[in-house]
Amino acid sequence: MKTALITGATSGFGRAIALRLAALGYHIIITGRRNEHLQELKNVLVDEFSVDVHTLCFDVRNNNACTIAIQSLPENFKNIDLLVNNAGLAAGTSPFQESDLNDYDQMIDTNVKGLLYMTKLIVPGMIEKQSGHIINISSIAGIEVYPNGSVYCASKHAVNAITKGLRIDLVKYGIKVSSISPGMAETEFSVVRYHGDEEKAKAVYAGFTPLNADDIADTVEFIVTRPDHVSINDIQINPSQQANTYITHRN
Ligand code: NDP
Ligand code: 8X3
Repeated sequence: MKTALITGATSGFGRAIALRLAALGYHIIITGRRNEHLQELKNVLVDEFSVDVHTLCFDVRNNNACTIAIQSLPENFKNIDLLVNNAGLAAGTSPFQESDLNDYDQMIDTNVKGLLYMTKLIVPGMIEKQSGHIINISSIAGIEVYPNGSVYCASKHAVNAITKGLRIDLVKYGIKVSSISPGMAETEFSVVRYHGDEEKAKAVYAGFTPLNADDIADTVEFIVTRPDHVSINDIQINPSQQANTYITHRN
């Protein structure tokens, strides 16, 4: 039985990925800052799938908190086979010249540094057993750059560079490194990006059918169910009505 750690499992993609991996029989470690969401998900996972579940409530921006969390894992959860680096966000929608430095810090510290902290803590165990899989949740924003998105796009471009670099450095240890780059998906993402403005967040998805969290869980399932000799490096997935970050066909 394999063990997966999913960061940012309190909503959206992370929650759906945790549910899917539990359905596939993985033991699950879920992380996030909202403990009540973690406990609710833990109950669902245990009740529905009878897998072992451990929750870790901490902020990935804090390396010390990441370290303490991973060191606190009980013996039966220490052997992590799959790390899904999913925790992340966009903050703000202003052009660069009007945007807020605090938003930059939050995006870079979460999307880039948090991902690095978690990976650095988990890779040694994978090297020791000469196997493992890391899936980084990137974005179409890691491939394209769009107006008012310079820093979010930069953070996801960094995720893609880190993914490629990890793949090079870890290939000799039998560790696979994959990335998923979704286009627009309706989760809590836009509510967070618009600093809680639900109306503006809803308008992002008006007139077309966006991706949903299960679409990303489907993608993770595809990646982790390939045979040992196959590595899915990168998947870019969009809503059918979104051609790229500029062109979305709205009804
Ligand atoms: P959600 O806002 O629904 O989920 C984000 C998750 O990240 C939450 O569980 C949140 O948990 C966690 N998180 C955020 N900041 C921190 C932090 N500092 N420490 C720990 N956990 C944190 O959004 P999505 O599910 O849509 O986003 C998941 C990933 O997918 C992100 O990396 C995002 O950039 C990426 N993405 C999203 C797309 C979309 O259109 N929705 C498209 C492409 C990529 P908590 O608040 O409890 O800490
Ligand atoms: C989120 C997708 O298109 O809003 O990563 O940048 S998009």
